[in-house]
Amino acid sequence: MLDPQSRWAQYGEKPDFAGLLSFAGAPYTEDPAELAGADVAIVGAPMDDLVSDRPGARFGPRAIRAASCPPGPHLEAKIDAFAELRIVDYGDAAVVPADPQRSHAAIGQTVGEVLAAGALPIVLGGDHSIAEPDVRACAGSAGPVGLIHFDAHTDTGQEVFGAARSHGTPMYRLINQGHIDPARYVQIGLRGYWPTEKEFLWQRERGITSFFMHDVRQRGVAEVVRETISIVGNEPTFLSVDVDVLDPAYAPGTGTPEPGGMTAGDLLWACLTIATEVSLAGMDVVEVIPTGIGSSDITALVAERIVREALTGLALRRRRGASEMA
Ligand SMILES: [Mn+2]
Repeated sequence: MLDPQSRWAQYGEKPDFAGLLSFAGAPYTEDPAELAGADVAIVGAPMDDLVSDRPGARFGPRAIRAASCPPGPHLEAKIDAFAELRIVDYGDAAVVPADPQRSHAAIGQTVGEVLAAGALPIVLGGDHSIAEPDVRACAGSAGPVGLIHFDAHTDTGQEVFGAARSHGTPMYRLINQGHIDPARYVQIGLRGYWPTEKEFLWQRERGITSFFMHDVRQRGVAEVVRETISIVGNEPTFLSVDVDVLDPAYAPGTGTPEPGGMTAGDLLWACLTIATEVSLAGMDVVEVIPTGIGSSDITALVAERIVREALTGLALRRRRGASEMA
């Protein structure tokens, strides 16, 4: 295992801009044997072959890693996820440019290796089509998982421009394949002009819950998140965060931006709360198209903090579980 912090050990932390690029300077490995004992593994899924509009999300994983800040206590939650949990950067899945099928297979395999080691996968996209292999791997043989899905769009299209495999169709495909329990599937942040009533009818027939932006505005994010947590219950649930759920003011670098979205503060709080309260089966953060270099990129920066809030929530959940056992 490579420790990107080792040369800076006397200072306690590595400068963000220096050394091997790993998530938050976490130990880096591509060897499945070295995952033993890990609680969480970060996996990059750098592919964007299946977008309907702007490409560039293949650069997301690198930019999110570059936007990392060093480990340390979360000022408000008062806990350091990197001290509480063993977090490893497992590198990128071996995607193949212009071959989405092989890229999806590689993502599924890499996420499967994380799960086989007993660790929780957090996948950095990539376009949203990567949810198909990563949710499928997390559902695995255990049967369907719940899904909390932050997005401007439902991604339940049967096709987009006639293409069945697209960043607009993963949730439709996963439900049809039996990997998501529609009664435990909640969408948050919907707005704009896609999809059509046909897709919403299909969703309602399956009992999928949809919170639109007017719900977030009128009822408040705290109430929407509270209701979401009660719908998914205690069973394993996947958290999928498309950064286009954010208003483009907070995440301008994304494949299909839609004005009128959530604030970064609301989304970060929601991710922290969900990771604390829900039994997560896995997580992804997708559709990040970096527009700048390193930590100057707004979208990569907020995507990195989405993961950090979730890690802090997992650490709080671990500590709470330990105190309940005591
Ligand atoms: Mn999406």
